[in-house]
Amino acid sequence: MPNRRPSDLETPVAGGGLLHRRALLGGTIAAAGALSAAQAQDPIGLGSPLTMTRPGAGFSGYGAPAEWAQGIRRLTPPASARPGTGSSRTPLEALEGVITPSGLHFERHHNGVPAIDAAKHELLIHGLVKRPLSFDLDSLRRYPMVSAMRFIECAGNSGGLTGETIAPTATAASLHGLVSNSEWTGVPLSILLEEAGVDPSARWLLAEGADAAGMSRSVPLWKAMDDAVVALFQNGEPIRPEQGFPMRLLLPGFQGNANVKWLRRLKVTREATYTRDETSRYSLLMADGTTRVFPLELGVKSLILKPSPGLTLRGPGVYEISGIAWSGAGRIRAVEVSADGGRSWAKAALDGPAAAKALTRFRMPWRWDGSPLTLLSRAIDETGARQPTRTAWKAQFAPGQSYNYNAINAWAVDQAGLLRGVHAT
Ligand SMILES: Nc1nc2c(c(=O)[nH]1)N[C@H]1C(S)=C(S)[C@@H](COP(=O)(O)O)O[C@H]1N2
Ligand SMILES: [Mo]
Repeated sequence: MPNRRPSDLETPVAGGGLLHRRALLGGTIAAAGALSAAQAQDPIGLGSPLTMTRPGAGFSGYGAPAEWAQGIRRLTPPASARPGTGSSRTPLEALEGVITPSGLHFERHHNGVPAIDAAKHELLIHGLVKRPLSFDLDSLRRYPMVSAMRFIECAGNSGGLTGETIAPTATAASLHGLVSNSEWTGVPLSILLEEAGVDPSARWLLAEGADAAGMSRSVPLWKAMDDAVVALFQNGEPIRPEQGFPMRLLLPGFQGNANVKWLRRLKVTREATYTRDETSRYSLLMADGTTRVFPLELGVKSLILKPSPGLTLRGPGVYEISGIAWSGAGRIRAVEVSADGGRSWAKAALDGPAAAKALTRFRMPWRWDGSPLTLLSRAIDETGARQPTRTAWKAQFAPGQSYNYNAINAWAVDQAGLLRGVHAT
């Protein structure tokens, strides 16, 4: 490149070749092909692409991804005798930015997606209230709404990493694909509860779904009055059937399972109900033999997606490392990246503005010299909480406890540029 002064931006800021956050703005990648003079001067018609020589396709009532992108699919489970029980995963490493396209939002169903007739569906608020109320979809749509970017993450996400071995074929999606991020729009639950008139003795709610699993979770009243929403829209359109159409409970930052889909009833109660869904699962067995019940708020977490297994590096050179960070407690304050197995760290740039309890994209320029190394990321949220090492995370819990896993993740890069998941710390 002519007339380029080597600058401070190209001096590594940490081991393994991490570069200054602004290094890529200097044009150091050189992955683009050079332009020939003939290419630039060709008149339209002669060397122009075929698409310029005939009219394009017509309009469509609902758009679909480009054919080129149609391989970007949720990771669905193998066929089973109970086809609607289990989960599909978001192909995280195939996506950019932070919005999960609605058709790629992960799915977790305990007994399939119910076919709900929206014209007949009602949400009942009952229990310790002055006036039990029932809302159909039309009446709910008349209430004031709020929109916010929020992640939903299954409490079981990444839990496989508590085990000793990581499958050599594991990818970001297969290990961590039970997290997705949407703009959710709906009615603040506090408005509906105030209208029903909550009894001063009430402390909890029981949220019930209209699916065959009848999934039910207890929700602390403070959360219901804080930022909980009865969500009706996902990324601007009515919520998808898989995500709870016609309405779901959205509890920002809480374990995915408490975000009850196909929401049918909310019962205001004095105590938590201890339903099957919250006693058989989603509690934490601690190292000292006790059980932590209702560990609803998810911790701070991050994940490098580019590069990650399946996205092989094409030889030494400059790359952008990027990934996602999130916290159930609020905004991401900072993400640090290491390219030398955790010996040294450098601060990544964050795409902004970072929304609270939503995925945040981080980016870090990197010059890979072709030698094997280990990439790690660690996030800090606005409360000052830091992602723990795997060893520190595991020390809190009884063996086998794998819910709410948020430890630091690592990818090993080999000489051929292939990546795989490893336990680094
Ligand atoms: N009614 C109902 N709500 C539900 C579930 C369910 O099976 N039934 N699964 C829960 C679990 S375990 C998770 S992680 C989230 C997943 O939400 P998603 O499928 O929209 O990604 O929904 C929760 N809400
Ligand atoms: Mo879940």
